[in-house]
Amino acid sequence: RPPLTFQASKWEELACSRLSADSKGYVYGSAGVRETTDKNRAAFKKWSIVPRRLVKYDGFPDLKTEILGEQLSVPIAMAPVGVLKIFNPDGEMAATRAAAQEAVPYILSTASSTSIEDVAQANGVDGQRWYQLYWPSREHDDITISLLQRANKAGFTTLFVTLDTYILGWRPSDMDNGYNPFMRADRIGVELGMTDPVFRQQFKERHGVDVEEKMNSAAPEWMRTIFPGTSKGWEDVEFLKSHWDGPIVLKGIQSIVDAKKAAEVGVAGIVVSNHGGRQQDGGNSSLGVLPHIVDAVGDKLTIFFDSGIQSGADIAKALALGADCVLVGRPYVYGLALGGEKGVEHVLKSLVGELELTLHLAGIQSVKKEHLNREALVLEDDLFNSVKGIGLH
Ligand code: HOC
Repeated sequence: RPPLTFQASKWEELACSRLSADSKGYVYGSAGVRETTDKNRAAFKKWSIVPRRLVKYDGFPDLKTEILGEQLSVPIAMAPVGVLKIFNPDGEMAATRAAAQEAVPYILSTASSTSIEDVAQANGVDGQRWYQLYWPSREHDDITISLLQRANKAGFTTLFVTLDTYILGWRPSDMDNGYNPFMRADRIGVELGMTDPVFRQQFKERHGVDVEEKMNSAAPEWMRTIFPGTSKGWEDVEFLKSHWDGPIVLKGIQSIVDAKKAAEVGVAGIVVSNHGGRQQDGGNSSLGVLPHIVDAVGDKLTIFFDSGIQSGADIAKALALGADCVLVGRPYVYGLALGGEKGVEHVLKSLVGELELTLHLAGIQSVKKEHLNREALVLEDDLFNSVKGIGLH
């Protein structure tokens, strides 16, 4: 059994000791020499929470917020993570049920091992669900449209378009294991594409048989469709806007120039993310770029943040630096690996509880910007002579 109190590093260690080499390599693995991943973590330590005393308010901090027209009980969502069945046979079904149970939005990955419709049903009528798109090349617009229509019909409200993964990064552990998009279907754990009617029809036209009769060709063909190897341009965002009924958020933004471009093309938000360091090695920490991007476009776009969050204090820091909502990935996967649906619920409960307590101890009465902001933090390097930082209070 994992220790009762969720601590990301301990749950990670235990989950990794139990998982197969493929599954461990996939979740724990990062790009290159893990420089971006390590920087993601290190960046949180550069910021310190400066607690205020004798701040009188009733009850506990208010974590409720509104994101893109939806009421959230807490500014946390479950990041899109692919192939969850490699961690637990209930995969996305367990994860999305836990999300609904804890009233946290669930973002379904295009690389999921469960269909859009099954996930929607498990997430339930009260669940909040968002859809993540790995964007096929423009010659497969018919498949993109099919995915978007299915997701819209199944009650997914916001679309997250991942821009940093048109090809998978240089991931040594997956490469050593031979775990890649082109391996055998039974090992990869991807079913979603196999259920798409447009993909299925085209496969039959190409091979003369149904997907099920040639799974070991179908799986890599699907993966090549969603990771096409080439990027689209800014002008292509218009196509998505005309086929998605709801807000669109661009995921993977790491520069001010791209954040401004996103605002120009008229999307609703961005995710400041480097894919948990799984794509580009040698990059900046995602938390490091966050405040700069917030300063440039925070008044125009809803800002989501991910990459490196492991605790309630981390969430408080990202929100204080200007994120409107954070996405959590690896921690819930460790919960799934160790305890299925209950394990994911436990991780979510712990993160929410720790966030609430962190704010309470700091005298911060809500997640609203007027309470939780940069003045609630001070840069650690400045602390030695931080009369300036502390003087802000
Ligand atoms: C072989 C399956 O978002 C990630 C995912 C997508 C990859 C699916 C690959 O790992 O970053």
